[in-house]
Amino acid sequence: DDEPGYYRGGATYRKSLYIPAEMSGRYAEIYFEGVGQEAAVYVNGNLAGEHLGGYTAFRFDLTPYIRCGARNSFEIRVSNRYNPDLPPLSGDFTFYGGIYRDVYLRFLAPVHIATDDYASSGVYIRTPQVSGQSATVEISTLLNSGLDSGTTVVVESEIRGADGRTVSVDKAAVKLAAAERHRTVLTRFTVENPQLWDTDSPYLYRVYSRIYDKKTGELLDEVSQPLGLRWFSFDYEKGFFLNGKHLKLVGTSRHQDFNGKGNALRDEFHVQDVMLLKEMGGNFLRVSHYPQDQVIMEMCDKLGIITSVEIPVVDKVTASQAFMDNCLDMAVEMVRQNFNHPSVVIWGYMNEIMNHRPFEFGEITEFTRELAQALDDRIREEDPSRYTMMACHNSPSRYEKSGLVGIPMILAWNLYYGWYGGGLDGFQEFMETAHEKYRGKVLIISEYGAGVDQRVHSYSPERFDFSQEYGVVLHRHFINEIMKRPYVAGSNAWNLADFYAEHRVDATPHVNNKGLLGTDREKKDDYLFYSAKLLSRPFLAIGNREWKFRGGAETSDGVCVQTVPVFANTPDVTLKVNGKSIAAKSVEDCTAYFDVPFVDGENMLEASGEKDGTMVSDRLVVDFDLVPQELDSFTQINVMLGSPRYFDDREGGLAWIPEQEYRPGSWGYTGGAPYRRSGNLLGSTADIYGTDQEPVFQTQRVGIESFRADVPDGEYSVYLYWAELDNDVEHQHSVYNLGADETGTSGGERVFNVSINGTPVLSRFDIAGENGPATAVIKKFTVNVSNGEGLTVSFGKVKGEPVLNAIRIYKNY
Ligand code: GCB
Ligand code: CA
Repeated sequence: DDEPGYYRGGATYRKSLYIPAEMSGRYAEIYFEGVGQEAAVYVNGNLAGEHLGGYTAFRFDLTPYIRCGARNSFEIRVSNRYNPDLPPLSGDFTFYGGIYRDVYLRFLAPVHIATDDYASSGVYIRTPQVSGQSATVEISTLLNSGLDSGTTVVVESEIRGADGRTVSVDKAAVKLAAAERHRTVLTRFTVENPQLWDTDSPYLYRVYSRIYDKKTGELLDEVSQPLGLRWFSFDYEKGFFLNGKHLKLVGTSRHQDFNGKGNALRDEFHVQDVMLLKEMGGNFLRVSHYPQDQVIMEMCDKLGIITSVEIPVVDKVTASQAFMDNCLDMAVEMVRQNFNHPSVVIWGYMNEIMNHRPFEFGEITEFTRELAQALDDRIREEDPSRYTMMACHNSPSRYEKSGLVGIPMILAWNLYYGWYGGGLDGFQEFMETAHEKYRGKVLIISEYGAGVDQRVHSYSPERFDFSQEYGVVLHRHFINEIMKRPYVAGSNAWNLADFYAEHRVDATPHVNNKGLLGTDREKKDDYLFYSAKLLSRPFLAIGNREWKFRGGAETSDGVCVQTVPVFANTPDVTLKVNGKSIAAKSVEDCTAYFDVPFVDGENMLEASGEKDGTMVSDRLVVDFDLVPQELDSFTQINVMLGSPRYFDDREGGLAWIPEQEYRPGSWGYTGGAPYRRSGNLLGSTADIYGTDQEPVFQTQRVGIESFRADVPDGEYSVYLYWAELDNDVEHQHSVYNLGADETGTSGGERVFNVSINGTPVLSRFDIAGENGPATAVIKKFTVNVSNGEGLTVSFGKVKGEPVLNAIRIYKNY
């Protein structure tokens, strides 16, 4: 919605459940995969437990509170309030609340595999030595007994191959004392000639841990966990090695949300995301900025995606013991809950932590350093087999001065050259300097990206225009520079998909649109570009795929020539338009650009290429609305002022095209200049109230004198589109649009008259005064054009400069 902010507070879930009498004598617990952000569980009025943190699993023992053979009342009190002691405190994503992952009520035998070790599986698998010849596998199984006397059980550990056949199995009798907790049973196996887990063939063994009653032989509990046999290392100069072979880690980051659903996703949504990353040729996922659903991790194990998982310590800390303790707990939960996934090679614990605060180096910085050290120590102690990582923003001196750079094993950087500021080439310089300066530290580019609104296109792309085309310019530059440098061990484009970030404005308010996919997983050109870049199997796709309603001004006799990209890894591409071959082009850097002569109406594009003897092809039908230069026949024209952008109004089926200057017999503006905000950026990034077609309203022509169209006689609807872009500071403020905030007028400072064909239609019009700042307003006028006079909309200045954001002219009859 257009309202800034979102609910941050408490809510209560209630449920009444009949629990059968047979459950009597069992150990009962409730297990949550994740609840945003605080939770307290009451059963039959008793507090069973409380948990802090929205992104890790937890469970509570319900045995003392449950009534078997009766109805039981469950009350889960949750809250996503701001809690200064609980990360994340700040960040560019929406901190949803509530029970958004699966919940289980579980009944176990009194003697069972421990579930209460930070809600882990109770089984920890280590592979201290792996080679092509043999692998050592150590399985620790934690046992709990809820019996009030001693007992003896048999503990079995089994490794099975992917085909389900037993590879190794071992049993041992274990004596447990009354109510003994966390008794560790360690089993060691050697697997000869192991099948290795790698990104191309992610072979998975499975480990089964079972407990049997010694006397009766009854199976009391069983837990199964994935086992991947692989070894890896990072080298400061040479990058990442998996099973002794160099592997450039390339992929994306990911948030856990989806169009219209917030964080409450079914498993399929998570599954689909990992499949989309794999399908694009990615082999690396930064699970950020917090641990995610187990299904994500399982998919990465299955598909061969290397992962880095992190806790949500983002932007800010509170210098309190409680904050420190919560961070440490989260870190331990993260490590223990995800311990057995072969895909995980990195644990992260801070993101841009020197970002938002007063930048003096004082107490807070000191606390941040202590926290980083404590987290790094704790994680390494928990899991010496993996690497630790910190993701920093582009202010290296802050991380140096605060003593942070020395702490993690991997120093990762979120770099937005060519987006928030600085030219694209600053990126190479940064990498070279970082490599020199932080000798011995492994370097990863943990973020880079550009905002893209799928509906926006431009044939003269520029920074912050949100066009599909600028997205490709930026990603092409970054990935090529990353690929050239072996010392860059890996990179994650920000982000796999667009995600909700409530405070954001931009072209799609409340959404961070730096995804390679949309919130609905629509493939942007960026995604197609990466597919061509990263895949080794033959790939070809016509770009601008979802741009189905296009338009453009006639460039020569009955056609409008526009550039169409084809993303491919074939040596060349042939393109046919409406059955006629228009060109064969060699592919440069995974792209062939074609000048396509679009005709009015339907256009069929067919592209094909061949790689290693395999043909690949793609087709696209485009509905084109050709706007003739001489307007002797006319249906409609939709023009955005002050911008070279095109906008695809998918809901209304309208093709918006850029302005042109008026020429007699044709159409266009006279006078004025495009609105550019501070930093000479195109248009505004304000959230325009009352519309979700922001790009139509975010640009304008300032000082416009008239808009003319020499249309034939008839009756027309003329729609004038406005939004005041010179806004009050408060409305515009966004910490992420660094340097791009706007200041200026509200009402009364811009006043003008509008007339159509000499008839006044608006007198002393004050856009902001009448509608509020940054609010969409469309005024519709019906006009009869006769005597070949055409249409002229004139603007008369009263105060300030007249403006026009967009105009639509439609012939009624
Ligand atoms: C960052 C943050 C990430 C933001 C991103 C952006 O550096 O780590 O959370 O979403 O920039 O798009 O600005
Ligand atoms: Ca809006």
